[in-house]
Formats: sequence, structure tokens, C-alpha cells
Amino acid sequence: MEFAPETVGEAWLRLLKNRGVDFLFANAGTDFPSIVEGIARAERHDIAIPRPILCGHENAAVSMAHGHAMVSGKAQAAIVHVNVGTANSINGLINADRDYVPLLLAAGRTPYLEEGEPGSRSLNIHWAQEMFDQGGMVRESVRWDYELKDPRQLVHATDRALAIAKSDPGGPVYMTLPRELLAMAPAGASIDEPPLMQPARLGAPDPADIVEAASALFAARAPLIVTARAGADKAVPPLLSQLAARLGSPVVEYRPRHLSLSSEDDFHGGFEVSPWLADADLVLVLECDVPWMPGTDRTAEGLKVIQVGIDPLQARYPLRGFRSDLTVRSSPRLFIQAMLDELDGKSAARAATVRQRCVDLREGAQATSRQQPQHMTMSWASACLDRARAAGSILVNEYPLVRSAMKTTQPGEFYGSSPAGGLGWGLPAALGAKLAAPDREVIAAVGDGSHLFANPIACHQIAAAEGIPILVMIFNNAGWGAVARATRAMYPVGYAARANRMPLTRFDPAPDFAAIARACGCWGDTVEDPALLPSALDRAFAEIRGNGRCAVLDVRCAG
Ligand SMILES: Cc1ncc(C[n+]2csc(CCOP(=O)(O)OP(=O)(O)O)c2C)c(N)n1
Repeated sequence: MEFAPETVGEAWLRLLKNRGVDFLFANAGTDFPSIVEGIARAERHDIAIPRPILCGHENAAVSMAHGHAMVSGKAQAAIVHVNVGTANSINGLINADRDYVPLLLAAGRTPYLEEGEPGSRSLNIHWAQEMFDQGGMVRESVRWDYELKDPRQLVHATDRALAIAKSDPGGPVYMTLPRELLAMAPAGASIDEPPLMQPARLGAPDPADIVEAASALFAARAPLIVTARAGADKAVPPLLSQLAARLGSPVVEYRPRHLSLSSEDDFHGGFEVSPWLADADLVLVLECDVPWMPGTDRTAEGLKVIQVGIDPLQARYPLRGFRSDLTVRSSPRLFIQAMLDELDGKSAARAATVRQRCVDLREGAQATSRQQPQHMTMSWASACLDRARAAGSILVNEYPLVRSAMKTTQPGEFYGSSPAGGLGWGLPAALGAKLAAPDREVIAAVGDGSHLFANPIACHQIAAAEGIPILVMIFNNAGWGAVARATRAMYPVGYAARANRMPLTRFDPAPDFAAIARACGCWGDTVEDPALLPSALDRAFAEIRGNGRCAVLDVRCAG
């Protein structure tokens, strides 16, 4: 080969591209010279490698890889600086782990040798950054971690990393790459061979479980389906629609992370379990880690529960006490398909009543949100956004969207934050989503608190430098509403609840987020008057569509 890779670092880049990794989200350090050199050499000679994206903060790098993979289904790579860069990545890793998002995080490792080899120690940090167990920092949140020890392991270790990341349940993997090793000449298996191993997919459920689940659900007086992420598999929403109709069961998307059923479906029961749960005698918990709030949601005496999912008992959660009278480990799609076969020709008598109640609930919520309020509300902001966005746009929601005020109908149209809730995910995940789906409009809906956690300057810089035109809509209540609500719930008549200004919950003064965006080369504007929001949204979308620029709209909400 004319331009055979000169170093392990360069060979790794080419190998990643051969394995379908299109992006390398990088926050570089002094462990990177062989990677930097490898990129430059590849670019000079037109050799295919993942597109390198310089990320000014590691949280942005990992969350962009997350955002790409959740839309494309393809694992991407991020690379960070030794232990300190890894430390800044952990929030993103925890998010990806808990939402089964495959990604490869690589980190440098301080040079082994104090002198004598290309890449051996040359800076003070090379002593202090060494850890006894760098991988131990992330081990609880990754599926696998390994430190490359010899150039001959490159293909085996990388293929193993990617196959494990993509196996059910998908998740992050972590590789450490010592500096001397990256500088060595490649050796061992060819990077041009097909992958050494393929990921493992979860199979179909046991037919006996399907017979039991189908007869129990059909015979139930008031069944209820609760899901958070069944729609991660985009084939699920139309199938779930058929299952709900056949069972005459409402489907509640509870704290959803994916669109599992069109919000306009006859059997969409909304986004709260409370209107249905107290009356339900059988709940099908379908890909959902927390199906209701045990402390506050009432359940009927003798309630039976069927839990179905990739890891239905959430074995990696330390504590989770939701009962399970029948537990089925299965991909949601294969489970629903088997249920439809089993229920073929059947149709529950209660269907018409349940359908009407779903329609009434939905129309009630949508009618309320259409009325322009005196002061800006999250519900009004969600409804206006819904009217302004293009059909088929992708919503990336870090908390604020009021889903009942919106119509979301297509698989892959909505992504919510990981159940781990590590803030600072929404904005960079939306940037990654746009890279995965350049022809679709992408909107990040974030609170002002979440926006600050994302390191907005680093993210705006990436958007401007790489030309990634998304809409960032900040639902700005000048503080941490969630913390204030939690405090009021525990101490309803306490000092904090009665204080003029609740401690640790307000940003005062609030930053001028639009000016920060403009300073970074993005478009930015602020709007406070509910009547002016539609025209502000039109201007923001015009900027994205016409000028290809990232737009940041700071929407000042009353609460
Ligand atoms: C990394 C991280 N730090 C802290 C928290 C705790 N936390 C949960 S919600 C929240 C406030 C979020 O503020 P914002 O996005 O403005 O939404 P609001 O609560 O105002 O609706 C905080 C600080 C968290 N989830 N993640």
C-alpha cells in the first residue's frame, strides 16, 4: 500500500473509519501527537478517517457522540486527554450508559517510560497524571475497558470494543492508548480486513411467556401500557399502535426518551400515568425503568405487573422494587410482534371507551396550550415551537418541553435526556444529532440551568466552526425550578418556601445567553412577551434555513 499507516495512532483512525465510525469528537492533549499527525497525514493524502471535530469541552465531545448514535444507531468515537479529560467525560458516560447508547471513548495514557523512546515523558504532568487504575474511574459506567499494550492488539481490541458497545444493551466502552504505543509502527492483523466479530442481539421471547402475557392482558379489566424508550427501535411505534388497539389499552409515554407512539394515536394516553394507574388491574411495563412514582402514585389493590425489555429488571440499578409477576427479557419489537400474532383476530370490547378517553385527554391539553397566556409559560413556548418547526424535525429535549402541548407523530422525532439526568447533554446531543441527520431540522430544548451545564461557549464555538445549524431554545426561568420544586415538596411551609428568594435556586443576574451566542458566531435573540414568540421563532428558523447558522433563542419564562 502506497500510504500504509506509519503509526498505531494513524492505523487506529483508519480502522475506525473502516468500522463505520464517521466522527471523532476530540478534546486533545499532549498525549495526542501521533493522532494529530495521523489526521494531518490522512488529510494530505486523501485517506478516509473519521471527521475530526475539535470540542472545547469533553462533555460536548461525549454528548455529541451520544446524539449522533441515538439518531443514526451507529457508534461514534470520542477521544480525550488522559485521566483529567476522562474525569470531564464521566457525566456524559453515565448518561449514555443508562440509556443504552453505544459509543467508544478513548483516552490517552501518560507515557510509561521516563525517557528513551519517542513519546516517553517530556512534561511535568506526565508524572502527576498517571493513575494506578485510570479505567477504574469509568468502570461502573462502561460495558468494557482496556488499555492497549502492544500494537498487535489494535484490531482485536478495537473490534471487541465496538462489538460490545453495540451488543444489547448497547453502551459506552473505554480504551486507553499510551503515548509510546500510539507512536509505534503498526503490527499484527490488517486494518483492511472485515471486523473480527459482530455484536450480539437479544432474541425473541419464550412463546410460553407470550401466551401468558397475551391472555392476561386481554382478560384484564383495565390494562395499561407504560413505556419510556420502546421507540428506540424505530419499527416499534406502528406495531405498538396495533397492540394497543387490539388490547384496548392506553399507552402512556412516561418520562420518555424516545417516541414510542404517535401522540395523535387513538390509544395514546398522554405523558402521565396518574389518570390511568389507580384504576389499572394489569400494567405492562415496556422498556421503562421507572413506570410510576411509588411514593405518590396510587396503585390498585392486587395490581399485577408484566415487565418486558432488554434488561427488564434493570439489573445494574442497585435498588428498584417494582413488582413483576411475569418478566420477559426481549427486544420490545420482537415481543410486540409475537403478541400481535398471538392476539390475531381479537379485539377487546373496552377499546371504544378507552379511545374516547384518550381523545378527550389529548384535546383538553392541546386546547389549554393554544390560549396565549399573559406571561410566558413553558406550555405556550412548547406550543409555539411546535407550530413553527418543520415537519419531520428532530426534538432533543433536556426537560422543558410540555409534550401534551405538541404533536409528535413520527418515529425518531423526539429524544429525551437519559434517565441518569446528567445535565449539559441537550445542546451537544442536538449538535451530534444534526451531524447524523444533516437534512433534518434539529432543535435543542433546554432549561437555562441545563444550558449552562453544557458549556455553551464550547458548544456555540463547535456549531460555528463546523457549520452546524440547529435551533437552541432556552426555556429560561432564571434558575433551577426542579430544585425549588423539590424543596417546596419536602418543606411546603419551610423557610425556603416562604423566602422571597429561595437559596441555591436563582440565577441573579441571569446571563445574556443571546449575546453569548452572538459573541461565538451564532445568531441570538431574547423574547419575553408571549405575543412576540411566534415571530421570534420565525426569525430564528429563517436564520437556520436561509443562512445555515446555529440560532439561540432565549425565551424568558415566568416560571
Ligand atoms: C450534572 C448535574 N448537576 C446537577 C443536577 C441536579 N439538577 C437537576 S435539575 C436541575 C436544575 C435544572 O435547571 P433548568 O435546566 O433551568 O430546568 P428547571 O429545573 O429550571 O426547569 C439541577 C441543578 C443534575 N441533574 N445534573
